[in-house]
Amino acid sequence: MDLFDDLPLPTEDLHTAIGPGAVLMRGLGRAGDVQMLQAVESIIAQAPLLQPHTPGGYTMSIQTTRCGSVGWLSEPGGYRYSTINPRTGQPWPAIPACLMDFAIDAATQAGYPDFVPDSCMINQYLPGNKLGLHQDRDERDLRAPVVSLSLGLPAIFLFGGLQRTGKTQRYRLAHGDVVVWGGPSRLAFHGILPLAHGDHALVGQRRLNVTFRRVLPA
Ligand code: MD3
Ligand code: FE
Repeated sequence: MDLFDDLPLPTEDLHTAIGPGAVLMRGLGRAGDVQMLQAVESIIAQAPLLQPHTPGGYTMSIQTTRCGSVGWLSEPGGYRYSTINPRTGQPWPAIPACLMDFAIDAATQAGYPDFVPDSCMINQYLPGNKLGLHQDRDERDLRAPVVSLSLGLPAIFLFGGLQRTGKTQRYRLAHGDVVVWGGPSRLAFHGILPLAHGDHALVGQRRLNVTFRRVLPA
């Protein structure tokens, strides 16, 4: 027994509750970043990045693709999940094992040990690209959390409440930062401010955000 027995473990030290059910784990993705970036690039090669058109007739500035058994689609008729990539007529690529393992470990560390994602969305931001305040509510299973991994240039993340007009908090999400959004935070409004210019040593002049979801009930 010594003086330091009561101090939290360093890893727990990096976990911050930023909202009810929402946990920020700074740098959790840094250890596997090279392999995970390679996996993301292989997905992009199989299912190219596209700028989504929203049902409202607007074109998003970010570029997206997906993998997993179901992928999110933004179409004139609305948002939906589909097992087929409409561009290729083929199923989406599977979620690579290193990303699957990472997402399950992050969810477990955040207090969601039963999370098994069936969909992974990759968002690429170039300098100036942004994502307006929105809710993620197209998944059928809203009890499951969303796990997000940031790679590359840092971004300012806006985290609001359950109403669009509420007050928002700002967090800087840097390379390797992970956030798990569950419980009441699952339906919180959120967005990303325009990305600042920069050059990340591993990822280059961009930010990649990788989100893992459970769309269909387990
Ligand atoms: C809170 N992505 O993919 S990451 C999204 O950086 C999305 O590309 C942003 O919003 C990005 O839908 C923000 C943080 C994030 C992701 C999903 C959430 C926060 C969330 C789902 C529910 C609540
Ligand atoms: Fe979102």
